[in-house]
Amino acid sequence: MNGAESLVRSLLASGVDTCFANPGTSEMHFVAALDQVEGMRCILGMAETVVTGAADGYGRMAGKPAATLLHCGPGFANGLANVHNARRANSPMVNIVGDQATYHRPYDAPLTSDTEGLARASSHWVRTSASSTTVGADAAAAVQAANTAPGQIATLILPADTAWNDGGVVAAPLPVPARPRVAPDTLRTIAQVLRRKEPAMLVLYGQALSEAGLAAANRVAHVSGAKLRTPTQVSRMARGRGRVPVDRIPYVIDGAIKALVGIKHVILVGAKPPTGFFAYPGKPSLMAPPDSDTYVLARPEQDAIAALDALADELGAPRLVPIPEAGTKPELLRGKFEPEAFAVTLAALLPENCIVSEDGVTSGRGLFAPTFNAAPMDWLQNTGGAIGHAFPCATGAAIACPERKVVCLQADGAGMYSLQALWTQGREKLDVVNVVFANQIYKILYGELVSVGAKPGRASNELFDLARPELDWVKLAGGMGMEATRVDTLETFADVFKSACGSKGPFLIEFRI
Ligand SMILES: Cc1ncc(C[n+]2csc(CCOP(=O)(O)OP(=O)(O)O)c2C)c(N)n1
Repeated sequence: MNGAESLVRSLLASGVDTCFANPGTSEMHFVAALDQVEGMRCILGMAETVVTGAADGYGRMAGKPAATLLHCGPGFANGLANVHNARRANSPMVNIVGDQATYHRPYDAPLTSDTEGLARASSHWVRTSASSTTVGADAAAAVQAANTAPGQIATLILPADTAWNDGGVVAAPLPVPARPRVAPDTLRTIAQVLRRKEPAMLVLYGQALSEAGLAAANRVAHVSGAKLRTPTQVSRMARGRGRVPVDRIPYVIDGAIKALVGIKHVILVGAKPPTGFFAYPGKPSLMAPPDSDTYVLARPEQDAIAALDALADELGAPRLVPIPEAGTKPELLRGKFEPEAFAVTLAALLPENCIVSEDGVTSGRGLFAPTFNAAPMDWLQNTGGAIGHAFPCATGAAIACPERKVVCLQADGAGMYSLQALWTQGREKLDVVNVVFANQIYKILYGELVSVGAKPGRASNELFDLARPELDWVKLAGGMGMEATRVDTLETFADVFKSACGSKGPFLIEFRI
């Protein structure tokens, strides 16, 4: 058995059975091994950012890693933005990066690069296989690292000769450490703080945004009066009717600061201290008031659900507490696109148990509160701010959950970074309804320009305008084998969206704004 075959067999033994790929010459033995070994589903992405973004969406929904197959340092570099987003989401991911044969590296052939350096910039775990005999063990270690809470990026670099040489050994899966529990002292300290009934906020992320985590957080809020919030972007959140309605800390810095005004105690549950997306002249970096205190109930890798439930018990909360009412009533509104009205309309249309993959930028900002009363679903967002995430993420989520409808909400400028994902959706016949917010500008950047104290002028107009020439999403989708329709009112959107959700398979709606 050669190293490549031992790699495929070891990945399968460790539970990795899906591989998003864009291979090249140095990966040919891995590809040949995929031909020989049954059981690995291979999905081609026609850009590495599609490959890595799809692996992110898959990891978030499957709760286990997919493998990616990438070509040398430059292939990995092309996928880096969505590896970055996946790292921020704590997604499990195993990247297999082919590279020059060990003995060929000194000759500095064209595709030779600092692959390890590129990998280290964005991975929690990096290893270059030294020989075909260790490749299997390296694969098992990579999967173990990826599965270690809260979910990690593992990158295994495979010099071509370690793949083609004989002597491969299939490795057994390695044990994954359980999530560490929160220390009783921490629980007692935070319970004491909350008993004071001073203004407090729990900031929830990761596991705390699962249905069980939210229910436990709601118990704490019910008994203590603490507010609940998520960071500006969530990796995966159980939302809709029957789920505890928790709003995000707004993106716009003034709104974010306002959301925390008067808070005395910020309690982090799998989250980082709320921080501005960027620094702005004269504005603080941290969103909590300077006289507040910050506590860590659970670090991202700790068992946040158990910690929240134990904290609720410590505070004497009942097991079952009512879910607070919040948000607007979903209804089908009419007229032109306006973020709030779109959100209210979408809330009336989202299919039960769907997955929403959202990178809506300014068009997506107001989506949270109006969709509190939508059908129960999971919501995935771009956690790292590297735009062009929703199309690939939706693609991976649809592979992970073929029985669920995926709704992809993608801003047009951001969508142009990774629109090749539409081709993969078409080829794999994935059940995704893509909605493109076609406002034909980089709208957010006008706001950012003003926020840093500058004024729009000739150059900024030149750099933010996307209408010359116009992007035609119906043609772009059609050119990749996907049916598509253009709408420009909420009522036509509702008709087309309903019909797209009524049948299986990929579809694109261009919403002209
Ligand atoms: C990888 C990456 N490149 C560039 C940016 C900078 N950037 C942030 S938002 C944005 C434009 C977004 O425009 P669009 O997707 O059309 O959404 P809109 O602002 O119109 O709502 C750009 C270029 C980024 N965040 N990430």
